[in-house]
Amino acid sequence: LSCVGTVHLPVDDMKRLEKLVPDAHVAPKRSGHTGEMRGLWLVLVLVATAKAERVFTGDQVIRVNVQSEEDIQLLQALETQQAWELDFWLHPVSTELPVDIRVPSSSLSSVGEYLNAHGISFTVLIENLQEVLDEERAEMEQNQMKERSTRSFNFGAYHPLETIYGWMDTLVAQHPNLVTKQEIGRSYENRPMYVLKFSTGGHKRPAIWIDTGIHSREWVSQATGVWTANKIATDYGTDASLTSLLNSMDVYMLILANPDGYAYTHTNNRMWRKTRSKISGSRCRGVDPNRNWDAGFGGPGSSKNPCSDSYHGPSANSEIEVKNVVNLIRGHGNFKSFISVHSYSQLLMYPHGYSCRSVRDQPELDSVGRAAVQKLTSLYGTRYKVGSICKIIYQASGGSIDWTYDIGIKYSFAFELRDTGRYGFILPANQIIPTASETWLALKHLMEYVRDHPY
Ligand code: BPX
Ligand code: ZN
Repeated sequence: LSCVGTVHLPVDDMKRLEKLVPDAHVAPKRSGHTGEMRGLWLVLVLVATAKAERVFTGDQVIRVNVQSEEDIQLLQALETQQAWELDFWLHPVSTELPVDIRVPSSSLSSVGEYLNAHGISFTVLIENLQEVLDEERAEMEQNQMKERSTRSFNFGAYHPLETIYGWMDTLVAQHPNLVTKQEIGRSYENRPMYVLKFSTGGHKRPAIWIDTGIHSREWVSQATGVWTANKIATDYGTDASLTSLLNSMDVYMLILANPDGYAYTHTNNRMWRKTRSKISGSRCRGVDPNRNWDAGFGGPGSSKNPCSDSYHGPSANSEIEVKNVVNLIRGHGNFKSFISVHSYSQLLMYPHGYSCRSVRDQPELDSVGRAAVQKLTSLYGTRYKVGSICKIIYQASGGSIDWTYDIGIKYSFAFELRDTGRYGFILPANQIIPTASETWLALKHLMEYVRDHPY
């Protein structure tokens, strides 16, 4: 239904075709074509290209059951091989963790044969990804109409960038004595990057940072950011603990940490994770903004291949979106906590990602993390794991919380929100408010702990 009125044209596929067949885009010369007809074709092609949105018809997300070290090696071989264009939602790292892969429809039989040949079993999590994406889009558009007619904002829905930016102004207008909006710079494609600052006064009070959406396709992260900002603003003055916190500390929230990527997930490719910067010498675009920080930059768990989803970029802080945050954090100089929110897997993590050796504050971070997760679980029973990035998911170099920890921000954490793979990045909108509500209990615990443990 949501396809009506939109010409879906897989741009990437078209580009590939052009590469293989240099003249693929040139209309075959045929006699009888008038200039007028050619003009019409040109218009149609232009319209189609302008609206080009990647489709995932028949793509499946499969969960591979990893039994042995050998299985992991076989899956890692799959991941480095590019021909089948697999998108690993969860990477092969240990026999304790599942491996989720989006398999393009054209590669389904090859992947099936490969896994069968090696005696590796798998289940299908998502039968037809495009069907789920169509539902998501239809629901979003329906909600948009409702919001327009009722002049309201639904926290239980996903929104495009412009709507979120508009909502920020509403929040500031509703809470002028608490909330301000600050532009920290522009994105690669010149979109403003806005931070919401919650402050009751003072100058550079000890501060807590929360960012969401550094990976654009992890939509429940940005949606949780929006809900959380509203929660902080509305509970100030009624929630005694939050009120005391905001009377001595500031909270900074960057809800769209990767604005270009977020816009791109709405218009061109729902599965886009990286920034949108151009890479010289490559036809692929974008850097993984969570591999671009100056902490173990370029090390294990990041890729030097610009076409990879974990490409670390040409140099540390090469991405303006990362640089803008680095400048703010450095310029401020009094952040005590830095919390970065991702999805999915239901984890609460602390440094490091670039190394598996325990950090000095490991015991403290682990016990605070466990207590926070206990609060989270108390609401709906959602189960979380706690640990260092390297030990709990995989080695990953150039991540934001490694950099903040290493410059002295002790309480550096990263969340992986719901779910554990049933829907993965396409978490249904009806889970936004439950996810945000349970996460709030953990966030509040972390923030209160930071307030009560000055250093
Ligand atoms: C999160 C924080 C610091 C280092 C690593 C992570 C895990 C995160 C990533 O690979 O950057 C996983 C994710 O949120 O991107 C989800 N994922 O695509 O696997
Ligand atoms: Zn992420």
